[in-house]
Amino acid sequence: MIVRNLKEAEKTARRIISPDGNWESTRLLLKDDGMGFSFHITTIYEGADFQMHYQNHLESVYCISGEGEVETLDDGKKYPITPGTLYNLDQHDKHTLRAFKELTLTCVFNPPLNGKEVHNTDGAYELEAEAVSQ
Ligand code: 9YT
Repeated sequence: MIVRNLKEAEKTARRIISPDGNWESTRLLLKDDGMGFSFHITTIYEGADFQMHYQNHLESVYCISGEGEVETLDDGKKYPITPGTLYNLDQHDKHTLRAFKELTLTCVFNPPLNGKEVHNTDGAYELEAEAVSQ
């Protein structure tokens, strides 16, 4: 059994602060845990407006709190994000995420992240990123 606590994990290398200033994420489950997915609690800072394109991963995102929207860039569709919304990037969708009020999100990635991933210039995570040691 693996049991972890968010407040404790935030004090470790599991907490990643994005160099672009848009978000931070505490990665409670990672590849090394052997679950087949990674599980993160992510904060998107108020006012953030940025593009992502997870070419190497599928991602599910559940909104715990805050207010924002996600726009799929191939068709220009905008989907509001409020507490209870789940969006799923099942097509590796290129998208823009906007936080009108700070968003607290749960994010699940398949394949799981190694730990240290931040977005590359395409807005993707590389598959061979460094693992965290805790
Ligand atoms: C929703 C989203 O993709 N935010 C960027 C951070 C990412 N979810 C992560 O690494 O936890």
